[in-house]
Amino acid sequence: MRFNHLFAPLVAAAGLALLAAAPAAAQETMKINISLAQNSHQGVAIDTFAKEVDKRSNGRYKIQTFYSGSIGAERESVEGVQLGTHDLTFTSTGPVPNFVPEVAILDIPFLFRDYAQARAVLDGPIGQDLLQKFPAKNLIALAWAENGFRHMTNSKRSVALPDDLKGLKMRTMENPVHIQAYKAFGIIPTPMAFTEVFTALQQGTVDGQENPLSVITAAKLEQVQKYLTLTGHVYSPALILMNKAKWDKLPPADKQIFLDSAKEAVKANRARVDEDEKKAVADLRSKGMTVVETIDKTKFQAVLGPTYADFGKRFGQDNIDKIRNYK
Ligand code: EAX
Repeated sequence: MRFNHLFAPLVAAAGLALLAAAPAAAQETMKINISLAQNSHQGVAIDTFAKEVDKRSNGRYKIQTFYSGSIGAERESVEGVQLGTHDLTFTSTGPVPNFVPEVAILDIPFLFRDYAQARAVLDGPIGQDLLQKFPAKNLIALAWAENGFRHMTNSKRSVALPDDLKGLKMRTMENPVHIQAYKAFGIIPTPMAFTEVFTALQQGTVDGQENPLSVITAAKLEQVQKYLTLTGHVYSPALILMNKAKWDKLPPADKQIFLDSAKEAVKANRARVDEDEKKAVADLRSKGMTVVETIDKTKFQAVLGPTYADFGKRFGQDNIDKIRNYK
């Protein structure tokens, strides 16, 4: 007993000294960003991603989240991830064809029937094959996420028919397929980063824009837009992108943590889109927007005839039909 009494404090002190000297589990911090506010379908995605990575790695990786374009708009963020100045970003596919041209096929107007089909295509072989095009461009696409079906808004007039679009100065994403198609409608396209859109609409630099209901509500565009038409003219996917060098450095088990965390993020992202879609129209009407809910899409598609022929040549009509007819 005497012996223990003497030595116990020494052993305890030695143990504490060893603990203090042991290196804490190495912790790495990475950044991820979006161009929308945190309270959005994109904010919930990166918040979920950050929480899941922290939990699944027992805190070895910390994901710092940035919102509202605070560390860059979408196009410059994708470029940053490609160059390594950004670790990760959550982006709509808007600017992505400038980096991975094959993705542009997804931007063809009226390509997808509904959310279920779009999600099935992206999560199935067609979408997964497209993700394999990213590493060659120094980008790792961790998962397909969702921006949503895009609708037209403007401050000039109600839009029910294609002719109503003629002459409208519309902000577009920096996306060549969109710009070509919208010109066919007679729209005067002005491509710009989303972070500039609210001010451009407020100042009248452009008459309108087009975005999913989740974006319109998150960005409070009803404050600067009067008319909304549920054209659903394009389905806008999103992506969680990571710098390839940073990905390559991850041990296999940690790669799986990032992939699984991205999957959880997409579940939360899509669930929020479903939620937004249920209540956004009533919400926007209550805030003063005039909403045209139903249009004859065949009339809008008819105007795009020559453009569709061009897209068929460019992307392969069979590839387009594979997506369009995907069950
Ligand atoms: O990702 O640029 C756009 O219109 C996007 O839909 C927006 O940044 C949300």
